[in-house]
Amino acid sequence: MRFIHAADLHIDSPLQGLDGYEGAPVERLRGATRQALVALVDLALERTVDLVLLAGDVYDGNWVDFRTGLFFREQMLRLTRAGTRVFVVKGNHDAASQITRQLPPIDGVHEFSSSRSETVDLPELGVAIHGRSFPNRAVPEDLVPSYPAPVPGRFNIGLLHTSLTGREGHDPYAPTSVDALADKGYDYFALGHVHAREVVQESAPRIVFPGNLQGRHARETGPKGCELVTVEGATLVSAEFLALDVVRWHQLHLDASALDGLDALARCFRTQAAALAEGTRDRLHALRVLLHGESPLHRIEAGQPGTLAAAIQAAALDLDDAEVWIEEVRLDLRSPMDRAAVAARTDAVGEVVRLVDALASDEAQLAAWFRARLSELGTLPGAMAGADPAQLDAAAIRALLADAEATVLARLSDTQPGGGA
Ligand SMILES: [Mn+2]
Repeated sequence: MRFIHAADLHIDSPLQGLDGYEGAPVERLRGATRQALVALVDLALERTVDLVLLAGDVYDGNWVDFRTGLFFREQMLRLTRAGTRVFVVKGNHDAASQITRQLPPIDGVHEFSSSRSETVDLPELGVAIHGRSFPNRAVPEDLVPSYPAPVPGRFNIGLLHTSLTGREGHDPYAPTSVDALADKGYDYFALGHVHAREVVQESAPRIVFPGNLQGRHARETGPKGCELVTVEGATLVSAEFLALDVVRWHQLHLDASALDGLDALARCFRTQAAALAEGTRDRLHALRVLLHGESPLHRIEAGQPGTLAAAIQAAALDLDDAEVWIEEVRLDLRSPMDRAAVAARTDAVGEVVRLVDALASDEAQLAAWFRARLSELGTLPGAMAGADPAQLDAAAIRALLADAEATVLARLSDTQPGGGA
């Protein structure tokens, strides 16, 4: 007996703010949650699995129209027509109260009740599946005590949407503990809700969050997919993770301290981006690039803002054996400088560095000075536009000061040949 365990499909999850991205592959990003489900069904048919278990949040929320539900139905029919049975619990995003539009039930797809826990016994497969759907978005109580006792002689699977003992970035719904799950006497807990894959416990029982089927933004990074589990008799004999994502998100941290110019930046980026995409040419890779360190690149950016992001985008276009889209380039750079030597100079460059050092020497004074200047200026530059100046912390203010210094020094070296620091 073989089954697939997946969760958190979030079909048609809106990808907010995409229109703000120049050149974003909007259609591919918007269609990704659907295409990942198609890939899951393809896999289930290829491997002739007996069961597909979906542990909640099939939908991201109420359907905008019926197309979302019809798409899911179409994919489920591909499974049921091949004899694969599907078991679903609803999570917080697709709780009974959240979805107002309805389609008729599908023969061969069992949706667990939201009013009580149920067991579906499948003697022909030697499996019993226990589950309960979320009635509402918020489920504050532990559902596990209400789950039925295991069926003797079967491979017992609990299908459950839960935050377990709490996971960063996830609302605490249907909280429970590993001990509570272990005490239940089941063989496998097919969990959902947490979007990062986690094997909570290897065995007795095996407890797994498969993660979401498709990452939806730059904070949902790395391979996303499902668990493929093989059971013989009532014993689990193998369990593996299989990636099914069609767009893969990454955060690429580049140390700029050894990069002396744009060519070096492009080379470094190409090498690392190619390594990320290695072996997965059929996938779109969406990268958030974080460039940090003390580097001459800071001065280049100060002289012509946007240069570094454009250089990275150009290098991404040059990659011919991987499809890479740059979601965003974030900069955390400083200019290399012997500050003591430069501050000793009697020219304008020395004066700027002395002013910056004086301001930076006292955090409270810097914050006060910054707010006074900002009330004259009104808005913040670049990536910080839209931020509330009064809410900026000391580190953000220091970063702005360093950027301002680099901009002024870049302009001074433009107007005074040989006068650069
Ligand atoms: Mn959830």
